Amino acid sequence: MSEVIKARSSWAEPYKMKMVELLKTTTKAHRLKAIQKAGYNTFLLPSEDVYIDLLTDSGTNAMSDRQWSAFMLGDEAYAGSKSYFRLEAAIQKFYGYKYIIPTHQGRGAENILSQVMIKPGQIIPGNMYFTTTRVHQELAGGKFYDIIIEEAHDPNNLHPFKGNIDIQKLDELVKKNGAEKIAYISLASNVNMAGGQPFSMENLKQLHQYTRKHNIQIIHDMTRVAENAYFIQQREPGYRKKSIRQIVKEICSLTDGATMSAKKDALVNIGGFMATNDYKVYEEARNLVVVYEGLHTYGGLAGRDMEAIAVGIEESLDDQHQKARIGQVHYLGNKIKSAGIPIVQPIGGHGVFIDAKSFLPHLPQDLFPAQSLAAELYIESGIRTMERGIVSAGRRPNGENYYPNLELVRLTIPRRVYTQAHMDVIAESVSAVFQRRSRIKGLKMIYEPKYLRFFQATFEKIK
Ligand code: P71
Repeated sequence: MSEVIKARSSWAEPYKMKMVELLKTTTKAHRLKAIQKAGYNTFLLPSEDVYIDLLTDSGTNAMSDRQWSAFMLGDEAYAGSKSYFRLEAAIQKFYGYKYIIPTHQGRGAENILSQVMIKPGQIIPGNMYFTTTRVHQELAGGKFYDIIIEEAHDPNNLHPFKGNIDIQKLDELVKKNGAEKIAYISLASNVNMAGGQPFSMENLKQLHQYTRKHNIQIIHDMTRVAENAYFIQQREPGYRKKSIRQIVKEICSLTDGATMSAKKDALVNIGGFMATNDYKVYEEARNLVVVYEGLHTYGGLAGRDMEAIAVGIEESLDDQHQKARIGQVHYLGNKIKSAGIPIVQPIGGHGVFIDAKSFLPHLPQDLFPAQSLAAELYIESGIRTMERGIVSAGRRPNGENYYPNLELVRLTIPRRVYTQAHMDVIAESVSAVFQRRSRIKGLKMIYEPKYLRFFQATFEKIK
């Protein structure tokens, strides 16, 4: 870093723009019709009708010129592609896992890993559920147990590491069921459903120690590991002088395997992988991947995709990149918070999560406050967000609704895509809806699909 940059307190994106995509604005009348047609589900809106798209940070990132040129080097051989070996080398170098299997995206890796590592009737304790992760655990005959610290369920609690595992809760599960009943620990970095909240290295070290004693593997959902590493660098004693690269490597070294959606941290539009240090797990997974994804040297990806992931992994570990990425999210979060709007605190890594229960205190959870708020934000200004509450939580295997404590609307920020001025417009739009919040009446679900209902469910406005 140059001396000039070091001395300044202001900071800027460590890149400039070489190509842009034009945005389209729409009228309120158009949006009212569009959201009604979409059954008040932002997943069902055509992107053409969206102005600023904060649905997800998944696959929506801007690739660098280095990634685009790597595309041209993609080796599209069916077997033994050079691009596979480049991806393998990047994962071994930056993350340190021994064996890797590419997959088309994160859930492809979750499917294979769950089938290989879970025996029917086994338990998978983890730091808060993720939708696709849990569904694959359940389809493999397992049962997920949430063992995240209690603070994570409270949007106002300021704990700096709300992604931490409660080792006491884990110990109780192990004592009650026996360690053999635990398939593995499902440990996510920068926990998505908690609001993009990190675990601390201290907590991971304790978990590591505990699992060595009981012979239990830790499987790391490393989808946002670099963002977690940034928080460790900023908040944890002893890590201020360590680089994100070093911290990420240390996190991975304390776990036994991983699943990854490369569509987030790794700055690509599609791709993922599974990794393990256990040859037996690798051998079985390598066999299973040919059933679901493709040969184990491409796993559903084009050679060019594997090239772009390899470059994206390296770019994601740059300290300046993370400072600007998370800095942008925090800029937006602080603006929304200072307008008096309730959000999950501390502000997380990949988005700002509005607490819909406090935003719409007059709506019971059965009237879908977060789903309603996401629809209203779209109507207000064409901004598309995502419900992360009772609709996302779905039903237990016995059919009962889960009633999650957190009823959130996620304003997810794609990486390297929007500017600070866009953040200002977003904050202003959220404030406009906040002014008229008492007139929002809630929704009724009229269609509910069996799996991951939030993607395709439709709703009607309550009159
Ligand atoms: C996100 C997504 C994409 C998504 C998935 C499900 C519902 C809505 C949106 C995907 C993740 C993730 C974590 C921690 C695994 C996956 C699956 N997140 N773990 O946040 O966040 O990866 O999408 O590549 O299959 O919008 P995949």
